[in-house]
Amino acid sequence: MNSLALINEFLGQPTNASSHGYQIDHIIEFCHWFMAALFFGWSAFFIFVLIRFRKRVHPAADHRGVRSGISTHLEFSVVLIEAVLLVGFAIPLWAKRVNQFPPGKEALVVHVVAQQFSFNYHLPGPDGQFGRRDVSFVSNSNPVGLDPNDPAGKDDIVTTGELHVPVDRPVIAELSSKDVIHDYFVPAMRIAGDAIPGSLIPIWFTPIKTGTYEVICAQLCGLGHYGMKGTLVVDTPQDYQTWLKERAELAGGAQGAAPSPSAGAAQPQSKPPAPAASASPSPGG
Ligand SMILES: [Cu+2]
Repeated sequence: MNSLALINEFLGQPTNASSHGYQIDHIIEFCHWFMAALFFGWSAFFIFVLIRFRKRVHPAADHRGVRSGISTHLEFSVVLIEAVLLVGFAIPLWAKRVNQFPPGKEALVVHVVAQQFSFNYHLPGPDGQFGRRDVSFVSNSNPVGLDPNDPAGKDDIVTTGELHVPVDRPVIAELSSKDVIHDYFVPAMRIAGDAIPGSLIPIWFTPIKTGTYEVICAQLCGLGHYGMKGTLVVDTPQDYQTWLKERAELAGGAQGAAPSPSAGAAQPQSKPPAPAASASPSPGG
């Protein structure tokens, strides 16, 4: 992004595709340069001390030690730079992330329900209303536990593995989990959040580049953790509408086959009935 972004490129950081990502990159980049300076500075100081105070020149120990104030000044500068990093950059950036959510109407709100070992997505459908969810309805064909008796949920869209979002529109993802702690991490969006059973944790980002991006689980969540990957596709608004229509048609077809809660015979893992994915009123409606 600029001449400073050498270390990020060297470390193979994926290109940023979100509106706030450059701020994160900037902090990462600055921290790396700062740590490099500290590393070379302290290494040089260590070598200097080894030579300067070698035994041949100083056979007896000097109990008063160094009298120059230079090390105090150095230490103070390091503390000052670290304080500026924390108070001036990191805390304001974090506060903005967690306090200044985009208004619900403007943003696309999606429920992300994690499980061993995939991410399920729940979208409100054309009526803009999320259907009720309850853990008692969870089955293989109803991964998020959508209540078949709730009219608001009739047009809801549920997908697994792949989510499409339109470009240049804020996305609020509300994270929860059905079993253990997962972490919804989209490196290209510079965003991550834990998905915790029993909690609803919102994160948000605004994609600014169309494309296909990797989603990974960033918490060691079991034997299949390495394979817990997904895809986030950032579409043009037209492509997004096409995808929505496709999913709605698929959902319409699947809704007819009423999901039965006891259809868990082919369950690959014995999952404890988690209290997690039960419906909570979402701020975005
Ligand atoms: Cu996981």
